[in-house]
Amino acid sequence: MKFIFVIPDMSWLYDYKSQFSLGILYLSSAIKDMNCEVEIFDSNANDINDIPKSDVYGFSSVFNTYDNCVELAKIIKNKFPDSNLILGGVHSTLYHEHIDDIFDSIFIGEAEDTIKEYITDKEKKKKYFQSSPVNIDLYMPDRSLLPDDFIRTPSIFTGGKTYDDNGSTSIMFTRGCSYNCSFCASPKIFNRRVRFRTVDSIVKEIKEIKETYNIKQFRIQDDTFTVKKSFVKELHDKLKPLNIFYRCSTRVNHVTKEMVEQLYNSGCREIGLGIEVADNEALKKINKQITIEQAEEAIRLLREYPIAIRCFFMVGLPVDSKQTMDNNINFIERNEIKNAVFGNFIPFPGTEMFLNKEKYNIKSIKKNTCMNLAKHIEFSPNIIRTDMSEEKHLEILKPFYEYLIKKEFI
Ligand code: B12
Ligand code: SF4
Repeated sequence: MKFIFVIPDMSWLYDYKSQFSLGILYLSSAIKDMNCEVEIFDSNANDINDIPKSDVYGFSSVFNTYDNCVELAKIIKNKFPDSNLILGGVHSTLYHEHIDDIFDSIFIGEAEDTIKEYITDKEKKKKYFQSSPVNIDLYMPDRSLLPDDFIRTPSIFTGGKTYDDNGSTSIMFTRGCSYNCSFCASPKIFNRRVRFRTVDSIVKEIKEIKETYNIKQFRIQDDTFTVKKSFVKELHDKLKPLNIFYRCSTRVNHVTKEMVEQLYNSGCREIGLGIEVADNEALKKINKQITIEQAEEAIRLLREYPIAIRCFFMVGLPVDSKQTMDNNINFIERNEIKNAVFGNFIPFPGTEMFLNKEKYNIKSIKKNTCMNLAKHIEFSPNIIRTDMSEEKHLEILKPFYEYLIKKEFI
């Protein structure tokens, strides 16, 4: 049986090749275990009408790519009506009741095990494949599926900084997050459980990547692997001899002096911190479970080492006010933040904010949403609030947006 994973339009991403879906690579390993063939077809670089024949076409969806997956699926169905079309990924996991009928089967959750069930099912008539969490130590991503320029990114560190000339690649140590931020899809995908790979299997994967590709720089894609101190300690002990460099993310409330030292000594050179909004009341309302004081302490501790800090913020939230915007500016100035990413908030289907819109003062979500903030894009929040008009919300955001442009953050 032959599978082709179709990569939808990602032209809106800064460099779509550089962070290819590890999910598809994990699935490819599982499919090859069943002696099936796997290929990828990149619709960004090839005309979809030239796609070769396959038994199964697989699509991996997030909210932002779903519509294009449907469009591409329709073209393929027209060309090869006897082939099977399957959809998996975050969007099909969180929104499976609303998926277009063009897909013959829909996968909910992690699919390494259910794809095997799908392969052995001769009829291929089953609509939904719902998985339980898989044993993440049983699988390794199949990087051989990809051409070199998809595996190897020139740099993953801010400003194009590199610590080694052979590029970098993505890897994952854990799956899931134990927190419950109301804007985030992760708690709904993984039921707030974090599963840790054994450090030995992580070391094995890193050694294989070093041997096969000579890559020593890694982007750790985990939501927050720093939630468990003993894991960070064991990672430190076993990664240190490998002389690698990596970037990762953490929650600010997990940053301790000891942890920063361990991260640095095991190769961490950049860390992402989810600040979201620099206002304690607003943080409470979105259930982030951090305080601004914790954020400032984390930044202070990290600055004791040459670890670059990248702060993540969201604007266009239903908790935005003139005060939160002023507090954002004060926080950035006070802490001399030079490296930050700002996202325009979208309540993704399945998240707490999407499911309980009224509770979060969300009247509706606009049709054409846009997550990216940039000076050439006319800024507009993605939601209409119950407690203020769109004009008023925009009025609150405008000065902050202008500040971001002035300071060249966007
Ligand atoms: C790493 C990451 C990225 C990386 C790599 C993205 C990628 N293509 O994998 C980068 C930085 C590029 C990225 C970009 C974006 N991301 Co992102 N990202 C993540 C993160 C942290 C981990 C994803 C991951 O690797 N998971 C591990 C693998 C094993 O799981 P998986 O990919 O879900 O795949 C499994 C199953 O879903 C299923 N499956 C997946 N695909 C398919 C296909 C078929 C056919 C089948 C049968 C099964 C199947 O089986 C896989 C194996 O178990 C998640 C949060 C999270 N923890 O999931 C957010 C997340 C997926 N990202 C999100 C978003 C919004 C984006 C962006 C839109 C942001 C932006 N504005 O640019 C883009 C979209 C890019 C894209 N087309 O995917 C949201 C999606 C929300 C939603 N409801 O859609 C998430 C959930 C973050 C969040 N907490 O809300 N992201
Ligand atoms: S935003 Fe981060 S900490 Fe909050 S639930 Fe999502 S992954 Fe976890």
